[in-house]
Amino acid sequence: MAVVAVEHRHGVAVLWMQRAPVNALGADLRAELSLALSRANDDPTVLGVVFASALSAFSAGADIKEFGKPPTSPTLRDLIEQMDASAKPLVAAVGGIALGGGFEIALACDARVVTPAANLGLPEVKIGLLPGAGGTQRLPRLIEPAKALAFIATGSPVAGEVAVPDGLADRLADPDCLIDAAVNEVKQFASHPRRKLAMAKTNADSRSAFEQAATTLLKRQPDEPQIEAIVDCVRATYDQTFEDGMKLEREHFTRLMADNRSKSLRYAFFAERSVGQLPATTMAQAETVKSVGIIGGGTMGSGIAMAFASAGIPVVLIETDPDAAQRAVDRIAANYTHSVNRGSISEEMRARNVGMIAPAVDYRELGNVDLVIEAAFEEMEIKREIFGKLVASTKPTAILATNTSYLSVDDIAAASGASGRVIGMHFFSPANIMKLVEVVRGAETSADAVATVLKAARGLGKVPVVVGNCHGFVGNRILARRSEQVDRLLLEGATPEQVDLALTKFGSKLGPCAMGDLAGLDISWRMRRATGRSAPVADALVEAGRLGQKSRKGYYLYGEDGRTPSVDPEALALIESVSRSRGIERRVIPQEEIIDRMILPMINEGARILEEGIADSAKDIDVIWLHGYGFPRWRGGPMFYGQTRGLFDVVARLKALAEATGDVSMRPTSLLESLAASGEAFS
Ligand code: T1G
Repeated sequence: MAVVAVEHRHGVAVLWMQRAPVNALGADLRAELSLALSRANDDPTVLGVVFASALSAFSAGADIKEFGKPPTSPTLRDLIEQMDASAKPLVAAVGGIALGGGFEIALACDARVVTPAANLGLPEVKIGLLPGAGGTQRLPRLIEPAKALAFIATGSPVAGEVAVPDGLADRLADPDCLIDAAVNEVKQFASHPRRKLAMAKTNADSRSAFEQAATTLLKRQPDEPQIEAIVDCVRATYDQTFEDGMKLEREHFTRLMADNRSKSLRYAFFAERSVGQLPATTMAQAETVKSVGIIGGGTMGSGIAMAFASAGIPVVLIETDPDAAQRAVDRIAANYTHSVNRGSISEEMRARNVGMIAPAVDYRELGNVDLVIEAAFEEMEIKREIFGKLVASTKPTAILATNTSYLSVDDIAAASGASGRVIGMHFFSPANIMKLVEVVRGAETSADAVATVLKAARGLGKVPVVVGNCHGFVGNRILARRSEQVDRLLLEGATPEQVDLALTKFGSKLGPCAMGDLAGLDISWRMRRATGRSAPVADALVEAGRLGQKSRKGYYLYGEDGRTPSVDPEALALIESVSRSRGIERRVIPQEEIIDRMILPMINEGARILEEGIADSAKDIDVIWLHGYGFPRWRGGPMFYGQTRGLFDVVARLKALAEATGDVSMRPTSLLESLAASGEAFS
């Protein structure tokens, strides 16, 4: 037995699961648990069985790496049916996370003994599924179905100390006596028959509470097949037998598993864990960042300072003068106060975090920091001037990072005199919240610098993705292609509302016009001016003083609160006048064309980025768009969406659109053409 160790303790067989790293219930673990359970039942000296873990996790559930492959016996269901058939009592001893099938194993036991640090959850909904090993049938028979519905539909775990009063677990034990407590629990059952699943509650109050919860849930999350399936299965615990309910659960599970939505969510789960990985030998060279210096206390600099301070890393925050530096710290302190008021951090934590940030003006204050992050104004000359001073002010091992969102890291590095230490760390606003960091590798950036920055970003709980140096790197470069199409669509006849509706129908929370108004139309306008590019409609709006929410009008008109958008006839008239001035006869553009002209050029640009080696893989691009730009997670990312739709169809549609609109930028790249022709996917 490699992944299960059996210990006999006071006549009870303790099955210690030990399948690194999280006891995912893969074929080997299932087989060994089944064998051990069978042996325990055959052994007359054994009173009962305890399921325990030798790892910090109890079990992370089914091995999602096995999904989509032919099932191997015993399946998780086979194992749980074997548990149901056990003549001897079974108790789960949970000292860590017990998620999905891991919690379903515990639910199939007669009792659950947990430590305060245990974490019980059914997160299948987050990967487009529902519990598929009896969770939808056992939990509603253990606690109120309305509560079980909420628990399964949110997928959020509960800690052991909450699970006991909530009825999900039976007993709380200290970690060092968890197993003995579980062994004693087994002995309680030895003298009377095992607890069989009671029929569901049948009283009217319970049912009406459930139906009310179901109605609210379906209204809040419409058109989500996994939510509908969960409601259907939990409702079955009122009307159907356990066996029939299990059949219904299995049908829903099998259907959802094959659905592209779940495939995309599972892809996203693994993609975000696999990005930013360098060879172990390189990662071994990573230094630990114990203190940082941040140049610039504006929105980005303050957000980055908060990200480090919240992780317990001291920050020297440099501004141009003492008042500006103090104002930046005061703004940060106010942000932390909001967090305290929201209950997300304690007052002590607020005080600790604010105390981590030292305002300064003199670059010599950077003498001991391990990492400097420049977050000054997006002007190349300003950045070059700053990097010209950093080498003299910092220790020779300090890494010098720029937070630029699109300027050349190589040009900035050239001003430093130490290009090997210069790297890009492109955070996304608000930097203390958004997980994505584009780690921009300059031509001369050292491997140690990349490894150290990846380690530091992970330490902040960020999702770092390594990208190459080019205008806009990966995320903003792809965003630029979509923005160009938005402007063309508006010129040719679409309205801001139609464009935004198309993208929200595609699954994004916010359309590009509303997003532009939120961010400020003048920001991208300045960027276009700096790089000699134009966007006729967006330029005209800015030049007419329509900057977005900040000026109460942009693509839309904003009410008193400055945030509620409404269609503005003046904006539509302005857009129509721009079309007329360019001799464009406006037309009604079908929603499907609007969606394709925004999304397919993103896939095309992603393919160009792969051809140029700016991104190492399609999943890097997808993770950037999932975590930096709100691409709908249930589509996996732009590249995975293209793959799911079919690259042959993507290429054909791009060709047709290029032909119909005369826009040569729509022509598919050679990589897309070759993948479509060969039927291969992005590697
Ligand atoms: N299957 C396979 N591998 C898994 C896994 C899983 N369920 N969970 C984690 N891993 C791997 C992960 O890929 C990484 O691998 C390593 O473990 C550490 O993970 C029938 C159908 C458990 C909270 O949804 O939420 O049961 O990169 O980096 O931050 O009803 O992983 O090292 O090679 O995330 O400490 C339901 C998913 C499955 C839990 C740990 N279970 N996992 O977080 O480490 S469906 C889940 C997580 C199911 C049943 C249904 C987290 C974690 P590598 P990590 P972490």
